[in-house]
Amino acid sequence: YCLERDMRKAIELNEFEVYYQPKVDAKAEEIIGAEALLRWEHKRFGSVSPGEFIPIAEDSGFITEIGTWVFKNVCQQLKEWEKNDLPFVPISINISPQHFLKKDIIELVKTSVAEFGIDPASIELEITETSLIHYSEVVQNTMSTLKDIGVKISLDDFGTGYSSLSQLQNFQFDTLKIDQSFIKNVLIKKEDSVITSSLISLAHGLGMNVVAEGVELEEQLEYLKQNDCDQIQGYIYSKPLRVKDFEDLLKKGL
Ligand code: G
Ligand code: G
Ligand code: MN
Ligand code: NA
Repeated sequence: YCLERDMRKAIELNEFEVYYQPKVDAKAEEIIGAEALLRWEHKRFGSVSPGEFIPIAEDSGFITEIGTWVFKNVCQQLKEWEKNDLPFVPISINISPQHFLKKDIIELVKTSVAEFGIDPASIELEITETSLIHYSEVVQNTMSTLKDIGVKISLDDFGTGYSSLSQLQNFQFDTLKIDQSFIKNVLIKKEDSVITSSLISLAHGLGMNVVAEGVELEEQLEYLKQNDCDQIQGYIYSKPLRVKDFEDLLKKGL
């Protein structure tokens, strides 16, 4: 079977679903945000992981359609939470480099925010270092336009790509997300604990918030709290959840 062809049909067949993984304030231990993560339930083959289909979508260019679908789906969800008077938090959305480097990302954000009547501050775009290495002028313009609109921007998977520290200076990110590969060994490898604590001070020094990703263990959480990490995302609090389960968790708390 052909994943690429099926992916194009998946939108019409309603096979995509957005899951939400909480981000937790390290001090208050309250949910203060969530990351939207796409899931694909193929009618015949069951769940296909984004780790598998996102790269194919990126190669084929279909990632722009997927990104647009996810963005609008999240806007609609935010609108619905507000309309029904449910508790909700700002949502982060992953944007692929290819999509971020296109002009229509600005149109998408502008028109969706207006169409759904969303507070732009309740949306954060997660981009990776790969988005920054080319066309720095395009990136600069896109980022400042998006900031004028009022959405937040975070740098995802930090430390795994090709970015240099000067990019933290050139581009004004609201949040830096430390990649889970560092967190994984934060208690096992001296290098990873040094990198993690240094990244936290570096980000704070530059006025950014820090999120640690992939936190699974109590001891990792302790280390991150002691080193002043702002937010925690990981299985220790919750896996990515379907809307209904995420709503329940927001209502009852952690
Ligand atoms: O949720 P999970 O860990 O399986 O995701 C695997 C990868 O797929 C991660 O790198 C994640 O950023 C990416 N991913 C998940 N959902 C989306 C999405 O909606 N858009 C993009 N571009 N990437 C996504
Ligand atoms: O690349 P990005 O950071 O967008 O992708 C986040 C991915 O990490 C999601 O696919 C999510 O399912 C996964 N994830 C989130 N928390 C944990 C965790 O605690 N452990 C592991 N192994 N994966 C996690
Ligand atoms: Mn992400
Ligand atoms: Na990440």
